[in-house]
Amino acid sequence: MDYFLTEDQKMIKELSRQIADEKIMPARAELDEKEEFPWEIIKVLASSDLMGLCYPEEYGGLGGGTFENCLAVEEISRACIGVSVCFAGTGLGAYPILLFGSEDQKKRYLPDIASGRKLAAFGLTEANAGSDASGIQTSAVLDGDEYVINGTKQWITGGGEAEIYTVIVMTDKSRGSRGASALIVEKGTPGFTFGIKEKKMGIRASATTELVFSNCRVPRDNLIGKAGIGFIVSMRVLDRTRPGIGAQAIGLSQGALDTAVSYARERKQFGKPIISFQAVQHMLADMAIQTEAARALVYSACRFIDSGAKNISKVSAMSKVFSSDVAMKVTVDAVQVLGGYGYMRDYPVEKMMRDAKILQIYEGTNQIQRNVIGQELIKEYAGKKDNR
Ligand code: COS
Repeated sequence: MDYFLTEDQKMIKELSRQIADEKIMPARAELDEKEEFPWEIIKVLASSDLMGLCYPEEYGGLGGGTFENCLAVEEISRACIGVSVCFAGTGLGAYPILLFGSEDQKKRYLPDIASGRKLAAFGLTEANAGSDASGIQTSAVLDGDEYVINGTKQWITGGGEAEIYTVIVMTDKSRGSRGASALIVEKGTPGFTFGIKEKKMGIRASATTELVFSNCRVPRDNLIGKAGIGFIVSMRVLDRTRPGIGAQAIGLSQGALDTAVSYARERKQFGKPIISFQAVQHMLADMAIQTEAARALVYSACRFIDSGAKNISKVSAMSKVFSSDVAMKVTVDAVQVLGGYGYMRDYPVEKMMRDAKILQIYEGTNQIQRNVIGQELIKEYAGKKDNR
């Protein structure tokens, strides 16, 4: 399919693909096995300028948008979504500053993030506040010119490895979601430590930890935007980053399809390559249809967001939910095509199937995405003429 990419977009895709083929594919099994953060690969992505794709040139970025970033995420994910979440997670951490930060905060933090010298991470989730994001308990109390933070964030992507954290805290519990605020906390700030590194089913190259705040003091200047907008910051950021999960999903699906087709061409049973059997062809055909449909939706959502459209929640959620459901199905089917070999760690589809599951969970479960879409439909159809 030709998506009529610009020359720059084609270049981003090709460069990312080359790094994925040469650096990530040979390393992915070991990174997964050892649960090792892929610093060497991050350095290659940084020296190729890919870490700065979605930041304005004035802050050291390449001036691209959601689409350019997603093209890179897709290609990296074809090889390994454990690595691609390390790449994309820093964007999630940086977006609150990019969208809502002051000029001073942008100048202070974005050049280091865009160059890949420092990684960022986003801290929203807590033990008792996952889908119910406005139920967070971590508090920040103003004391003179400093906020004093107490509480624990859970399952934070990039935890321990990132230097810059954008953390959602409660500054006024009595106001519910309107009492949340977003603060920047740097690694090394006294009172800010990391909990245990989680042992995960998939995306094991990435680091997932707790962020523990115990009377951690940060300057009042680290407040992003103004007090009380932390929940809106989170929602707006997630609206822009969820297509990135879609991009991970289409890259992963493509990787699984590539492996399944190659295997089916080689593997002989009953004297013939198994790809000559219609039962196998139909599975591969469905995998290809679903992957292409997901790609078309993710690319359209990215272009819609980059057009400056305001009401992006619905398409963003659609691109995430559809592609991640596709990735789950396609990776399960890839294991099926490879049969017993697919179940073994010698082939990459076993890891792909384990990796796929998180796509239906993080950045908002697929049930939450359907809620978002449902709520948007209710708003859209309110007051419309009855067309039955
Ligand atoms: N953009 C701007 N504002 C938004 C918004 C969006 N996308 N979504 C909600 N808001 C606003 C609402 O308009 C409302 O504003 P008012 O207080 O002025 O009325 C406010 O935010 C609260 O919205 P709502 O009542 O819909 O919030 P809920 O507590 O019901 O939660 C969901 C809404 C479930 C959609 C939200 O909590 C969510 O996205 N949860 C999943 C979180 C997630 O993705 N976690 C993953 C971890 S982060 S990697």
